[in-house]
Amino acid sequence: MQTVQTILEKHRVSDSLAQAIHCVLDCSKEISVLLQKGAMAGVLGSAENENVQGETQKKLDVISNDLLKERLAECPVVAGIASEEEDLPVAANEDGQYLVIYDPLDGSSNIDINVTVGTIFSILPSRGEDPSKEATYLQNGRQQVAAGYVLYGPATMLVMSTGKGVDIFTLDPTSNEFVLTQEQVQITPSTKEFAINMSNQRFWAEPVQTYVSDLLAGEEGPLAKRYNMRWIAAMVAEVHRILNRGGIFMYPWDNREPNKPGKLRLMYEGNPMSMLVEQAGGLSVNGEINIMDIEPEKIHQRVPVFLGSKEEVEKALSYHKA
Ligand code: AFP
Repeated sequence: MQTVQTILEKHRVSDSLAQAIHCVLDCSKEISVLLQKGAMAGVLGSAENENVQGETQKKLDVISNDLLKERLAECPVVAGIASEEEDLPVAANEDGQYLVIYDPLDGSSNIDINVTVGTIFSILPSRGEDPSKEATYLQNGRQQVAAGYVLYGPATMLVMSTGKGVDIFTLDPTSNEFVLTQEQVQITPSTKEFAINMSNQRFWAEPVQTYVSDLLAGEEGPLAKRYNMRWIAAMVAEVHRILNRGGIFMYPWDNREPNKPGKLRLMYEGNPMSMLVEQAGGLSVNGEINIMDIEPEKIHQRVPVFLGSKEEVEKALSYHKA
């Protein structure tokens, strides 16, 4: 049986980074228990507040965020924290070497209907700068030393990269350990499956309008292929499907306020997912450049996303270039 620790040692990850990762994973195990108890734990439904994005928070968004915030603040290797649910970054330990950025519960609108959600995390070096300042966190995705997500579905799974490929672990409910179940996952380069929220069609820019209409045209269209569509409304679940059987996931630029230039957030959705996708041989772009090459200007910055099977993402990109 290979555990997370076995793999971290195999990849020669430093003890300090391993400690930061374990702190995140310990919280995810507690979140998993709360999700399994659901209504019995009194944690379903909405909290009374909105987050910094103006979205109504679910009770479990708040509970998961507080859990991660408190535990990571006690984790000596963590210098600072930034979260989807926190307006400003939170300073943690003076001698900490890492900044942990996270979306505590992605896809939280799925919680009340018992559909998959997940915790996404991105770990950056602290570089000794002030962890209470937003500027300290504004590093591009290439600086990530680890990224991953914990998926709470029929099984609780961890998908993680420390820059040496992507490994998938399943939480064994008996031992409460994440056990390696898929080593060095690779995304198939071509696909017949796409994911996009079609209800936003009228808000998209012209290249996405054309590309999606060509996908829908099937065998008789210019792409000469019959495509299938999926939409789970949780990026974690979409990326998990793509890692396992290929596909393209898109949340493009659209002209709606306040979602311009896209709904998803660069630092705790775009960057960690892009690291996983690239490490698994896929591609992740904003329509122009690789997402991890974007220099962030704000922690809560939004980004258009096209990620997944390399050949399909290149195809989507070619519509933008044309
Ligand atoms: P929530 O965490 O607020 O539910 O948002 C999840 C998310 O940002 C992302 O995971 C999904 O891909 C996307 O929203 C789905 O949103 P829509 O289905 O409303 O377009």
